[in-house]
Amino acid sequence: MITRHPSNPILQGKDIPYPASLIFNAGVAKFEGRYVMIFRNDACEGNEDSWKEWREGKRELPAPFETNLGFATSQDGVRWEVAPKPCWKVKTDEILRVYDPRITIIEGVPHICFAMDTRHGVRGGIARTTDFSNFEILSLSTPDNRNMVLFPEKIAGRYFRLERPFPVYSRGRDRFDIWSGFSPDLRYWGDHELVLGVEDVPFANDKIGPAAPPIKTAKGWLTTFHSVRRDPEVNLGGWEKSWTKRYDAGIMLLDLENPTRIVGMSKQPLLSGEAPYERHGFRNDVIFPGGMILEDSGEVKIYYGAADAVEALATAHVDDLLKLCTEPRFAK
Ligand code: BMA
Repeated sequence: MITRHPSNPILQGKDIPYPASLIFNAGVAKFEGRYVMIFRNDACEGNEDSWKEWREGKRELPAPFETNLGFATSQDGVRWEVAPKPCWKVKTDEILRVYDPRITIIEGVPHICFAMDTRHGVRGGIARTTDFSNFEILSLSTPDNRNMVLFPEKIAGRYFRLERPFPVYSRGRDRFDIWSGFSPDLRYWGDHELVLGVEDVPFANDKIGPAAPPIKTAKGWLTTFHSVRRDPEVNLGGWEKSWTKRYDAGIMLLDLENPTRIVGMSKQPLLSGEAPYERHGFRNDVIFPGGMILEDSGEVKIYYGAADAVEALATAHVDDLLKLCTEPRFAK
């Protein structure tokens, strides 16, 4: 049903013409006759040798020293040409980094959702760009919020997004859910509603979050989400030795006219760590989709970060994905 592309990983550190180590959690869209990608690069000190020494206990973990966003284009969505330098890098006394981009083309203009770590919490932001090198920030949430995902068109006259605030005290440890918001202008957001609670995802026991911007089908908005299972007893390792969480991708269908309403979802994960590049990386067993493209043929390309280390691609037919979304949730 879903096929991992034989060229996986489709982008990794060695493909990047500047210091780069971990390439993952990219946003991807079709724009002006080609595919465009903004990818996250966590550049680490050291190289394979230092990681080998770390595994042998001879040195400390080579920590990421810089996160930046890179830009790549492609004619086929599989082979990528990477711009010669990062397209967006923000570091000030207050802002620590910008990461996990998603791209939505709205009214012909690329809009980028991103997470921003600051000294006073994590903020979710929206920016627009015309050239993929200058980014005009339109809105930034209060902390803590991230994983914002914009819909490509207005719903009943207003812009719409999914988002993932992280309530710390009121829900207990890491019980984070998917919420929505409306805006008249992409700057001011309100009318927030709960869309999916983590307790309604049978394969999550920790937290969930929106993943790639949705695609429009006759049956509804088809969209992925990430879901987290944690077993503190099971150390999954990777380069981060104490890692105990698995990230899977789930899939759901939202009502066309009221996307706060779930029409159906799958009881099973759409993708779980299986391939070696998903099982082993910086954080093992992580699937983190950020791009989803519906081709005229009905093929859906799903782009995802794998193991916080590389970018991968899986494909499926849209009808098969729709058939998975059978479990009703929150019929409003
Ligand atoms: C999330 C984010 C993602 C990352 C994932 C798995 O909380 O930080 O950027 O891919 O964890 O480590």
